[in-house]
Amino acid sequence: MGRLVVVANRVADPRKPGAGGLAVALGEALRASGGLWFGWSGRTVESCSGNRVHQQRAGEITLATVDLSHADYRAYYLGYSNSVLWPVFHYRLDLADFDAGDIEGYRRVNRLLAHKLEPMLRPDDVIWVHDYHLIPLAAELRAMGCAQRIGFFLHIPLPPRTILAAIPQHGWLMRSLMAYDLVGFQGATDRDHFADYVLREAGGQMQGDDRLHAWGRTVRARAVPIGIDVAELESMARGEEAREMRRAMRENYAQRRLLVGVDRLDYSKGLPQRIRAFRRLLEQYPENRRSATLIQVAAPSREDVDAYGDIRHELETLCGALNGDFGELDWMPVRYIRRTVARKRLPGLYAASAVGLVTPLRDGMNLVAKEYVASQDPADPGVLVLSRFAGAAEQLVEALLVNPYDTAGTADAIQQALRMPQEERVVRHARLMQSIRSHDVHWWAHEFLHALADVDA
Ligand code: GDG
Repeated sequence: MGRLVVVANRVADPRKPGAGGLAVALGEALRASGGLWFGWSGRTVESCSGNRVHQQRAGEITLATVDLSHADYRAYYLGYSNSVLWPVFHYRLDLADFDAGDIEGYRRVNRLLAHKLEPMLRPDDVIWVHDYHLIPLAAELRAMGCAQRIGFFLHIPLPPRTILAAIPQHGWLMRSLMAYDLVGFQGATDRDHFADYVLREAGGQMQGDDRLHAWGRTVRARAVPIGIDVAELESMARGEEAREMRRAMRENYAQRRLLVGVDRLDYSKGLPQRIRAFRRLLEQYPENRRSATLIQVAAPSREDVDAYGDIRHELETLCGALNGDFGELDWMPVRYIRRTVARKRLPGLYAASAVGLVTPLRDGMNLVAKEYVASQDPADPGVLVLSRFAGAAEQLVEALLVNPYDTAGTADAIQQALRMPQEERVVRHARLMQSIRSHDVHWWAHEFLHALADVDA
């Protein structure tokens, strides 16, 4: 296989501490071929005449980035990517702002990135494009004559065609995906939605197991669920910061049962519904009062998009009311922390918690679910309560699966988790770990690249 070129909205140096499992796995694949990682620098400038490509070496890898103008950032990132594609792909037509979504800006930035990337490409490169910001990138590269193998991985869900069809440019968008050789999804549900769109909306055909033909092109569509770096997590869990965190939490909450949630502050994560379910737990099962304590970490995210301000406000109101109505001088039901917690401390927080609450309304995968399980002591593990609408639910069937819209049902599942006998916790945890270990982030990168290498065969 030739050199690997990764294209993503953001570029990370895989050697930096806290780069995260995804960067580490991609870094590993890139290193093996002396690869190139290309994308936006994360910087905006007044105007970017020339849009120079900044290049930097990170060991054997080259990191190449471009800055965006303020106007491009607004139209491409805040507008079309995060005010149209993100809500619609998470089934939230009510939150989509089709007027703010500037399709022209989205196209312009994808074209710009393609034009900057093309001169750096070699004929035998293999190109792997990531996520919803860059759907039309391959079509732009093909228009410039690029014949390399190009794969695309969608990190977020793909909704049913009837929802997709609300996007005024849905035909163009889906047709753009046909310019790839391989399109990877988080789960079978997303892949099936894509196939259904191609067959029924575009009048295409299925050829064999995973080949879809439409608009004169054939693409392979596969479910390749992303995983975590289990080895990295285990080593973080053994580290000083995590052990200290776990010790401090156990000490401070010695008389309590801890529940934990760790999410970006995003409306897809079902945070208000989670607080309502926790409130219902305290109403319905009063033995948990003065005991059950929910630590909810909500890392700030996309604060320039209006819908994110609204969710923050709603969450603060709900947490305040819950603490006001149920709190005692020596016990607060919920600790809401709108801040990022250092990555190295997270395994300690997970390990100190009897229950992990991962209840998104819709999620491509959700890596927190896997991180929570992998941080537990196998001899006395906590219980994962997981939304059936997270991609992770296709794999993590031994978790307690819930419908996050069902407040009473979720409260019942939390109660079941809090009361689950050790024997059952150990068995469920072992089965979950088996699945998380065998489908870790290295498996994911290898599986995708192997399928992409196979395309010509
Ligand atoms: C997208 C898809 C898909 C969270 N809070 C803190 C923190 N985190 C870390 C977690 C985890 C990561 O961020 C979040 O990953 P998720 O998978 O939960 O969600 P998204 O950010 O929405 O990611 C998702 C993913 O892409 C990968 O394909 O699974 O479905 O939406 O690793 O630990 N990290 C630190 N402090 C925090 O406060 N350090």
